[in-house]
Amino acid sequence: MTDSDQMGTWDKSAEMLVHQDEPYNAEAPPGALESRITPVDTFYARNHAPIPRIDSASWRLRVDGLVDRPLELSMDDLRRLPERTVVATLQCAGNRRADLVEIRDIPGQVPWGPGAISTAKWSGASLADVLAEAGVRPEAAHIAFIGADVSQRATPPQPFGGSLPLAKASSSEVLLAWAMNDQALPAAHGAPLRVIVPGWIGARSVKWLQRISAQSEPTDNYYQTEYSILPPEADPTAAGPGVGITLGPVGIHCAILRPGRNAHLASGPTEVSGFAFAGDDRTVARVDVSTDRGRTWTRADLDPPEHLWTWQHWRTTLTLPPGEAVLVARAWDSTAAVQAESPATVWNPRGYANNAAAHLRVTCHP
Ligand SMILES: Nc1nc2c(c(=O)[nH]1)N[C@H]1C(S)=C(S)[C@@H](COP(=O)(O)O)O[C@H]1N2
Ligand SMILES: [Mo]
Repeated sequence: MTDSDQMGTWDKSAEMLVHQDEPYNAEAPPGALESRITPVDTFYARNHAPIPRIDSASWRLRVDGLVDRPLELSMDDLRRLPERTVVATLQCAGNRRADLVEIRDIPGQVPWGPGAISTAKWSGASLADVLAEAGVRPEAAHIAFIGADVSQRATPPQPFGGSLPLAKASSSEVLLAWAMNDQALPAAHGAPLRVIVPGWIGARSVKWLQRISAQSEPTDNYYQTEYSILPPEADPTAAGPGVGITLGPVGIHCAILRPGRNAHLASGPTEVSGFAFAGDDRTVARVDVSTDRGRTWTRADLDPPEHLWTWQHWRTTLTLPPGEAVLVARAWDSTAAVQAESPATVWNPRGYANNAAAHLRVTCHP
């Protein structure tokens, strides 16, 4: 990859729903959420700083901390490890914040709609293989990641980072990825190397990875505790570490894709479809859809969990009454957890992890 690629445009489709140009923050367009694998040019993008300039030839990954053999690995060193592939959905913890903002304002955060989620085929080395090469010492309980991009949101500014408990970090699905959908990982998505943590909030999948450290505690990086659920009355600018519930695995959620927002509908049989996503190693067990605000439910046809770490699409045909109606979809996961009924239940000061049931207001012409 050349320097100009690193510094170039974000190489995204004109259909992206752009919230911010610099740093670039954009949702996948609704059509892109309907396929199992999201094309690279419509995969959502979430950034806290400009793309760092990295020369992949001189770039090295440092592995240090509580390890027997600290390492400095080049891309060639990494490519000598067995290549693994995982199809995984990434979702930003801020996905669907816009529905929380309607309950109570959330200043200073991107008002994401439902498109801060996408699915790709990721290839690279298994993090567990790299950790085995370094020899993680028994005192280590967390694996911390540091990226090369420096965010001005922290005082003083610091690189983006995050950590995983050792058990998740050692699981075979966690990758250090250099390819996305069988192409070289694009600059916008973390080239030359990023972490992929299937089933966990996107923030833990650190891009432009520079350093991995084994430590006894979670990382004290700004973004580790930024991505937490604060109590409703906490001041998000003043809350110290430990006040919130640090986010890790994604909670069960779903979205309605069809009919689209503001679709013109005729009353009668209408195809309703969408996807649901159960985080971590759970799968989606059932999706129910209601046209009468949850008095009665119709069970949707649900795709089987083809890959453990991805969304599952669903569809059903409903008879819509003439006039105004609200479609509600709710998903259950394989542990029988179900979505909250309303965004008001899950509102939190930073607006993370809105996994309330999906609602869509429709008007049907007789
Ligand atoms: N280095 C770095 N890694 C990062 C981020 C970032 O800003 N810098 N954003 C995180 C967040 S919050 C999300 S949701 C995902 C988004 O990945 P994507 O841009 O490839 O879709 O990357 C994560 N990794
Ligand atoms: Mo995110």
